[in-house]
Amino acid sequence: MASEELARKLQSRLAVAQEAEPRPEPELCPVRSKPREPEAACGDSSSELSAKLTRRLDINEGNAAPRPTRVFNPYTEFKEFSRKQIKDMEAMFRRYDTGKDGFIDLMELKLMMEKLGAPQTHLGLKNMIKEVDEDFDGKLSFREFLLIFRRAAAGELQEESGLMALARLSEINVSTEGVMGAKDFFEAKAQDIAIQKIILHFHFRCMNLALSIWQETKSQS
Ligand SMILES: [Ca+2]
Repeated sequence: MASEELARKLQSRLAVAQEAEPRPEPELCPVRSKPREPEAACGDSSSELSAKLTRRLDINEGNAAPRPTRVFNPYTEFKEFSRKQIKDMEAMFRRYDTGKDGFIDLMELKLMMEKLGAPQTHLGLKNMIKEVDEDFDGKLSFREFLLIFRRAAAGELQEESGLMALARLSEINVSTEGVMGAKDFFEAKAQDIAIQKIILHFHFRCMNLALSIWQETKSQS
């Protein structure tokens, strides 16, 4: 297997690197007052190499996890939305990210709200960003933009808030296209139970009526 061969090669490289590496001797280190950091003080590049190789080897052998590359995947992170909804949100995000830097800043948000027909004050815009600005950079990433729709769908936004206006006027229907916030879910459930009660009641009345008709005809015959 290729990974085994790679691991073997790395192992031999590591062995060579460790052999070539002189054992750090404290008396050779110029910084005697700091015996705890002999390698760093001496700038030992071969031990640095061996550390890197060891780590690579550990990763190959499954003993260490590679450093996480933080790639945002909207489809796995926002499972409550359909692919179409996320595509629509992405299209909207791109449309208003006029600077094409992958962020919607305050000016771009200002323009977006004007185009949607719900212009906001400067303070209003700042508050809108603040509500979902998880990394505190004062602008909206695509992830933060999706949070607006998540919170809208979950019924967590104030009815008259700027973010709610954005979600409502975006023409992205997050409440009927397969998404149900917790609030909607329980409301629907309660409605369902009420309808079932009515049907049961009606059913019972029909049975009673049928029974009384049957009894009547029986007594007449
Ligand atoms: Ca941000």
